[in-house]
Amino acid sequence: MASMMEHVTLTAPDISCGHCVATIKEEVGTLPGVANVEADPSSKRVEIDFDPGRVSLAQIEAALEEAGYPIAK
Ligand SMILES: [Cu+2]
Repeated sequence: MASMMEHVTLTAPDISCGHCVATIKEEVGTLPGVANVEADPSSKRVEIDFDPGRVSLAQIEAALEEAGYPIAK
């Protein structure tokens, strides 16, 4: 059964290098319901594919903040 995936683009201004990208992929990518995480140090963008039935955007934002990369609103 296919579940509906949602895609979100967030901006985390503190992403500065590949190490940050690896940390974000590790911290957010291990949340249940998160299918894919990409981050880009030059644009500061984080692209996330997730299943909203299993994880909320608020939980994803909290995980990013906990990892040290708070989202710019
Ligand atoms: Cu870094």
